[in-house]
Amino acid sequence: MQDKKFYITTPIYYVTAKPHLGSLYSTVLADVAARWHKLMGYRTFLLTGTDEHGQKIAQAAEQAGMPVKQFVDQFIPAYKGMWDTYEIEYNHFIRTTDAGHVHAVQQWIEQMLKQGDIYKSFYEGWYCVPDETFVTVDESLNSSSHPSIHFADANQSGRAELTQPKPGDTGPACPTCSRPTVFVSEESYFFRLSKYQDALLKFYKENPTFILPKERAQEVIRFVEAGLKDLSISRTSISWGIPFPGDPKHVVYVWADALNNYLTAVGYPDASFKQWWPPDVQVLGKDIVRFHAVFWPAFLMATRVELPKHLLVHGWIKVGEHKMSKSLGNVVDPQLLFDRYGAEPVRYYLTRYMAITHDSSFSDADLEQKVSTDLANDLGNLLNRMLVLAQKFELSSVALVAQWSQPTQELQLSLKNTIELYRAHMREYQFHLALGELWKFIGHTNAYFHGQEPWKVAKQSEPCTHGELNCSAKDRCVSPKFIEIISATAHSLRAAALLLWPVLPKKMETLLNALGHQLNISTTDIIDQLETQPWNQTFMLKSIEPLFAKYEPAPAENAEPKKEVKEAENAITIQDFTKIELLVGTVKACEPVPKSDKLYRLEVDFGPHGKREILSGVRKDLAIEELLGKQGVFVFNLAPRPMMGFTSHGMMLFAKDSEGKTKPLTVATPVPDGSRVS
Ligand code: ME8
Repeated sequence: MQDKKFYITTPIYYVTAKPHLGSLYSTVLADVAARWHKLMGYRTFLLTGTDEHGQKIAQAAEQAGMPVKQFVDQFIPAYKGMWDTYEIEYNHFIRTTDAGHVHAVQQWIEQMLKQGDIYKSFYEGWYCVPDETFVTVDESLNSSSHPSIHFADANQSGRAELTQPKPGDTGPACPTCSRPTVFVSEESYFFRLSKYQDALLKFYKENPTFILPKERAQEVIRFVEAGLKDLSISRTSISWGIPFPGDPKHVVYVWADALNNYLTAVGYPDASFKQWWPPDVQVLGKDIVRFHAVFWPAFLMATRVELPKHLLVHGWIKVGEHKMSKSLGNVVDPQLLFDRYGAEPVRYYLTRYMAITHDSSFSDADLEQKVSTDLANDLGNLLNRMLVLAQKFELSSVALVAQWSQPTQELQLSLKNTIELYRAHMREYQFHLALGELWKFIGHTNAYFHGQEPWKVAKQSEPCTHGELNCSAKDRCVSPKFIEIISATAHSLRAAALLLWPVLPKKMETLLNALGHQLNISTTDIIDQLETQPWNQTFMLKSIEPLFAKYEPAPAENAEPKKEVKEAENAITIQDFTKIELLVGTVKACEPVPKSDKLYRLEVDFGPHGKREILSGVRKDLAIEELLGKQGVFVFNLAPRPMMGFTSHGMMLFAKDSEGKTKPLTVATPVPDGSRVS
């Protein structure tokens, strides 16, 4: 019998801060895929974790003035807590500082050295620390929206422009994140990537669905066809990394360490790793596709183990026009979203509306609108209307229906087609398309329920549905037609709940319970049963609270002011107001002004408007940490004011909370620095 195992991974996240909506997105997608396979009777293994070595983390710890291990440790509860909050059923959380991983990576390096896949040479070139990536001058000049990776020239045939700078000099902008690269010139171990060029191209050809969506494969293939150079996989200028076996000057390059987590987390080099190997799907963002589609398969070829079956590469979540990222400082905090909407509406919105195939903008307003329409109206209301109507006519136990009318048979056929399409999209991990199909069916069920007008046919009590000649409940008896409509709607809702369970697990379990059903995950393929079995279910209906909240759209700009609002005595006109330029900025530095017990000197980043020195008299009220790194609202066009030997070029805004404590005026969700408040 075919082993129904499903091994899925998320990227392991750099721990320079708490998780954000981007990291949650990849993790939710992996959870949805794993749960979908659970429904189909698979044993599943979902791996996630954190990437804790490398220059970027070491620098962040240094900036925070903390020992690196202590620095990374502090974020782990936030990651694990967030995954629990969002109902992520992960099987293992790997940290690359785990002793088992460190040891396994060292064994892997030793094996590569022994078989000649790793050798020692010298590396010179530009390095992007935030992306932990080697970048060529050509790439930075021809920068596109996609990242490019530099492969060191093992023969040291570097061009003139690469040899002029000194180590540590800053250089051309990184093509991915646009920040300056630094020059690196050091002895290095190299992985013989060039040796695997042909094998990689053959593999892509023979496995056209290795990279999903398939459209993303072309870029990778072109890149490999252009020629691969050997890859530097050790560093001597940093010390925060896995010690290179047998050469203590070197630490393992962070990507050679990190990629191997997918092997070491399931037990490699112990043979037990084979019970899960290979990964069935690896979820990642397009920013790291080449690491996973080029280096990683080459490493695995050298390791002589099977390659992953699919890489699921998704686009970016953007805020406005920019990719949301820790380093750009515009991340959305999933905790705030949870507090406002709960976990499952956010899971739904991410899965359905942040389409895998392209970049998508995230906005609270859109989330509220989609949750209200799809979840509260289309699905939640349908359930409630059915339950309320059944209750009104005292129908709680819905018996088997022997014969279905034509409209119900059409609904059944529509479900069959939906399941087929849903399955096909899920097979390719196109969750948004699968959900789109399901919503067509939910629409069909709504139309059916409405069109059948069950409230009109409920009281036709001939013949008695209890089948008794002198039925004591006769005056309350409902018609067979009514039972059919309720049963058909309940069958449809049950099917929707099962199909949706991977995305909205708790809500869909509540929905099933309201129908008198429950979900039992086992080795049975529930989806197969759903598709093949006739509608032969009975239901025990229970009224429940509405499953989903509805959100009112924000009032239109020119809406009438509410009557109870008092006119301000010294009202100003809108023209007066627009004279004040209010901008959002991030406090990049905050220090006390010498000889003043009131003032802080802030350095504030206004994005495209540059950085400014701003003085603020809140030293007695707020600690430095309460301002540092925070986005606040500033009066940007205040005339410069000299104060205590400095000049303030603006004013930060504050308000007092209910306890009278001063708090900076912040934005609910991060926005790009320099955004205008209007
Ligand atoms: O790259 N939209 O870690 P990382 C969508 N440690 N997804 C996003 C996103 C956004 N705006 N921002 C982040 C690393 N992600 C390495 C990975 S794996 C062996 C090592 C998601 O913390 C997306 O999956 O920068 C992206 O690839 C990943 O987080 C990058 O996380």
